[in-house]
Amino acid sequence: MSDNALTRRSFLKRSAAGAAVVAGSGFVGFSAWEQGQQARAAGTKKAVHSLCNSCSSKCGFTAYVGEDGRFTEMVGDKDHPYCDGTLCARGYGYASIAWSEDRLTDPLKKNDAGEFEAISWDQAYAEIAEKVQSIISSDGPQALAMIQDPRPSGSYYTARFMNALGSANVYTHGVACNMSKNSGMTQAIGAADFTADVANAKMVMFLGRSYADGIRPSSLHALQEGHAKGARFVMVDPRYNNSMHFCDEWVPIRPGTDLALILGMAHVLVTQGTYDTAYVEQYTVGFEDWAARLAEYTPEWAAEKTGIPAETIERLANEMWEAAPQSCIEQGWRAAYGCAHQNSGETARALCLFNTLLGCWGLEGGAYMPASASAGKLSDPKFAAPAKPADKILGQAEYPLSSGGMGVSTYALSQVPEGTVKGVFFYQSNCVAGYSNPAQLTEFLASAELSVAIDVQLTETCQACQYVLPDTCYLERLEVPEFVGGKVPVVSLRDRVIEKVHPNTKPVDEIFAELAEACGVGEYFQFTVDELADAQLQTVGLSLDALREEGTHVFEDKALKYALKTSWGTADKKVHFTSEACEKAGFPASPGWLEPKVTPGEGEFRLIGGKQAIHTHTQTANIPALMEITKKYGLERIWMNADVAEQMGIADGDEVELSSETHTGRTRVKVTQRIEPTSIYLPSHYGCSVPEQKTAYQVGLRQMDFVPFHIEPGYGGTMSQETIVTVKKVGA
Ligand SMILES: Nc1nc2c(c(=O)[nH]1)N[C@H]1C(S)=C(S)[C@@H](COP(=O)(O)OP(=O)(O)OC[C@H]3O[C@@H](n4cnc5c(=O)[nH]c(N)nc54)[C@H](O)[C@@H]3O)O[C@H]1N2
Ligand SMILES: Nc1nc2c(c(=O)[nH]1)N[C@H]1C(S)=C(S)[C@@H](COP(=O)(O)OP(=O)(O)OC[C@H]3O[C@@H](n4cnc5c(=O)[nH]c(N)nc54)[C@H](O)[C@@H]3O)O[C@H]1N2
Ligand code: SF4
Ligand SMILES: [Mo]
Repeated sequence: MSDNALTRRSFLKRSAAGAAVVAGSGFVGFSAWEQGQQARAAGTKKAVHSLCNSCSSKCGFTAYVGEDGRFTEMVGDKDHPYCDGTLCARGYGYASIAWSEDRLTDPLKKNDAGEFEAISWDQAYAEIAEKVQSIISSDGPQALAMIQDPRPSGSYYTARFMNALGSANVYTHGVACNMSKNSGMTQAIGAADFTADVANAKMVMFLGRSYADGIRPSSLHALQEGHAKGARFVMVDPRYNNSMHFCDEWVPIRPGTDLALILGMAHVLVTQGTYDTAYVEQYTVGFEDWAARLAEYTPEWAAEKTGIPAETIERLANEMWEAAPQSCIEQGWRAAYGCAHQNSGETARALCLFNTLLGCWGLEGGAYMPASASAGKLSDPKFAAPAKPADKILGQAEYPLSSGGMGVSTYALSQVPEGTVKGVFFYQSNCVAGYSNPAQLTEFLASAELSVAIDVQLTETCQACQYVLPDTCYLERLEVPEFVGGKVPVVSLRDRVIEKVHPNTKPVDEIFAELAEACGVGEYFQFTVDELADAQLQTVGLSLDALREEGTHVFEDKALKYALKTSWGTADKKVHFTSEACEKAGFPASPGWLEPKVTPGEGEFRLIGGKQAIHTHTQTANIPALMEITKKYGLERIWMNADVAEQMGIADGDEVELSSETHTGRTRVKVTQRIEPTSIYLPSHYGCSVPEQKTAYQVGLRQMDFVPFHIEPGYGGTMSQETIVTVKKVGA
């Protein structure tokens, strides 16, 4: 196997490299770790429970802290549904952010020369509040928008702050992650997601979802378990990704054509009559419409679109049916149809309908809805929520199928030059580098009356804002409890593991409570985060002290029970082969083929992205221990198909120029048979343009620079892979 595959040995080596930085002030070797272990055994170390913040999985862990306030060990919680006892390399490596020399330490304000100057918190609050109030009085609260990455306290405090001001415009990073997928699924099954029971399945097909690259430890464990039990795993991906270690067949596909594959496979099952007719009759509506539409989507037709041979499409459909109901197409997350193409929402809708043909819903080895738990209503009036804003989130009318819970943040930003939006806040979000074309987003923001970024390091988003406020890092603060669904739901806690490293940073709860006070809505924040966490936990029979001891609390009584799922979240509780909302938004009643927005011609490629196991989005590239791994293995290189490279006279390691309609950049190329010929893969964690991030600055290229600003019609996704690139050898 090839050069860059993560073998088990190399992965463990990498994890260890990450783990070593946790000690804080630099690198500690094995002996320090061993001393730490001894101290833990002797009971002189305090166990503090917390949650990782290196990606949205927020895995639970216990840190063992010595009397000097430092810690050398983090152990993943066995009971946490995402972590399953193991943190990934990023989880260890990212802990060093606390001591990063590039941390933000003071509030900053951009001066007339465009440079940041440190100011006091009082000045920052006063000036921001004055602008907030002036925007509200001239244009109303809907002229304010908040973009945040959903983490426990972040979600709570940002939404409460905006609602207190009267604005409904609270956005997540959804447009650049799973907006289209969640929205498409909602149209079919009335739920934004489901979980393939990978550990118990007979067969699972993955459409561009790699558990060994886009890591959530428990998913990777399920893949290993299913593989060991003899399940058949099929990986449909333009790339031979690292999950192939546990998969049986690689089916290379032209990116953006997964919808054609699903339609072709559905055609096979429906024309043969090999599908769960009883389930379809009893628990669905609109099947006849889809069956009629499928007639034209023969395997031969799908082969033309996808590049997958017709016999393979037919065989895969039949294998899925033979394994049913212990089979399904896995739910995916981002790459293929989370937000990538013009047909992403429709792909997600069709995927749910294909699984419906298999009759796998709710069954062991099929596809289930995770069990969940949540905090109850708080009785103490000091926690009473502000009134619900009168308006809907901006962008919902324009993108009617988009999930309102995520919101089309890029549309909101496009409304800044229009004057509809005048003030924008970012909390824990590097929107400018990652949600759409960075140059365009920067230009939108330039005309804002107010722009504020709250982060731990100076980012592209901070650079585009007038004010930057320094948050504490995750190891330095308590947050509201995090309820997590799974086969057994839990509640878990992010607690303070270490003292603040920089005294003038403030935790998110304090920042928003104080900002609210300055803006005249302080009455909604008359409690501490400790009080709030305790009150929420009391509603489920726990307390803050008890959860501090326990770390992750398991709700055994709420555990998932496998049973055929017969009632859905749609208005009539049925699976919908047809959707009125989709029809109203200009799509066919049941999903049919929809071309991607662009298709590469001769000498052109589609630029695809994808995660690497050791980095998260844009936030870990500045972690020295993780970037060291990138450099050692040349992980920032773009991938190009070996046959195509040979024809073009490009050799492995050559420097090339990559160009799209929006951007040109230079990087090195990895020539490999692990990618199909119409794609160029650009790993998505690089190309930082902020000199203050000394480790990350200018390493590799940034995917979103090559993507024009556009939004998926109806669904609101950012269409992160709707771009054509060309490649030229430098000097040729
Ligand atoms: N290491 C790491 N793990 C992470 C994250 C991270 O940043 N780093 N982030 C977390 C988050 S927020 C997310 S959303 C998930 C993302 O998890 P995934 O969605 O699995 O992430 P990707 O690596 O973007 O994509 C997976 C594969 O899809 C392939 N692909 C690209 N385009 C297409 C296509 O059109 N069709 C098909 N069939 N395949 C395609 C890519 O080649 C890639 O191998 O990962 C989570 N875990
Ligand atoms: N270029 C590129 N774009 C992407 C992706 C990618 O891999 N590459 N991935 C896509 C996906 S799947 C997703 S989910 C989104 C993710 O988009 P985001 O959620 O915006 O994720 P990041 O780009 O990692 O940016 C997170 C920001 O939070 C900051 N941060 C970290 N810890 C804290 C903290 O404790 N407090 C505060 N206030 N800030 C903190 C980091 O410094 C960073 O600036 O991006 C999407 N867009
Ligand atoms: S998957 Fe890794 S980075 Fe993400 S929360 Fe878990 S340990 Fe942290
Ligand atoms: Mo994501």
